[in-house]
Amino acid sequence: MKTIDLRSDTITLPTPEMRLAMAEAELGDDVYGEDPTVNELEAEAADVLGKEAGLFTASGTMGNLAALMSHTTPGDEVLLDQEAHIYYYEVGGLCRVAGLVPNLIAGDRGLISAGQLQEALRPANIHFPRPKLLCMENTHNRAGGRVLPQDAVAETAETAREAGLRVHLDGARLFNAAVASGSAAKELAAPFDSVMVCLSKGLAAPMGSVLVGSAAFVARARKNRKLLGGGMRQAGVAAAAGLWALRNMTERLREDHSRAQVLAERLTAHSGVALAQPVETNMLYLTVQGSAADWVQSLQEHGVLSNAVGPNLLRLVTHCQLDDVDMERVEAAFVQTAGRCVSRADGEPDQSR
Ligand code: TLP
Repeated sequence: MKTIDLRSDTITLPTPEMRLAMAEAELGDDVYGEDPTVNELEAEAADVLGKEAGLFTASGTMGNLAALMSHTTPGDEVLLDQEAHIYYYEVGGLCRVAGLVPNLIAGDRGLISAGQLQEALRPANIHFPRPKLLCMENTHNRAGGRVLPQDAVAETAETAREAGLRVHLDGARLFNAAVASGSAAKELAAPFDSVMVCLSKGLAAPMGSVLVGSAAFVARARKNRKLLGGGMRQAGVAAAAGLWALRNMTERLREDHSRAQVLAERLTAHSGVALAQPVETNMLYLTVQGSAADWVQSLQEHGVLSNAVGPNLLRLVTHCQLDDVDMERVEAAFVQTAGRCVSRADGEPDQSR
């Protein structure tokens, strides 16, 4: 029986067309700037996002880190939402590698308002690190795959710029935000000096991200990528899949979003499960009755993989390797699991085993 893997859209495998593109890719040494496929991907991603230049990185984490390093000097302050992936899930690279001081802001479901930013920015003083960079995230992972409201994003970015800060976007799932909001990715990227987008999530490329910005910024980021060990030589073999993904996989993200809606309706119709966040794109954050770890284990026994992201919090992510029949099996697994885990949480003996 097929295992239904809802842990992340990162588990997606390259399509046969991507594999073919990889096999046929023209290659060269990218550290010399001589891989034509990497160059094509970088130029095309920059164009799609309305920036001057692009840089292919091994991962989203590397793209974000290279961006942080290229906008700042060690000892500077970076302002970001307290639930930001860059802070929460990137192994502390912002402190450990980039040498930055994080100033965490309790955004409203991932959104830092202009007022909050103003409050967080301290006046110049001999005691304080220099505030240099604001980071935002769209869609916002820990806010449930939320699409940030663009007017508010633009206002906050403008406030940052007036205060002399640069502004970076972790757009790992920016194309999800674009299809969900009906805006072009370029419009969503416009308020930012730099944007990182992932090719290896819903777009299903096997690896890689692209960091875009001004030509001068990308030149600095290219050097920082080298420092991080990200000079990947004949990287066109991976970039070819990313290029195909960028051209062919963005529009179909709608299907993932509608399957997430279907799951939200079906799963919350049963006891023991409630939405922790509204579902806007391809993520579901569910509050479960009982221990999330127990739910993960029981769902797994029914062939469904999920992630516990809090004591009572489950995350499910839809992607291109799921179909409608899978959604029915997920619902059945939840019904079985609720029977077991909810009675256990209520202190009743578990009779389902
Ligand atoms: N997110 C992964 C895990 O790291 C949690 C996931 O399964 O969602 N920014 C955002 C908003 C992300 O969600 C991720 C990956 C990254 C950056 C990092 O990308 P990679 O995994 O390519 O380093």
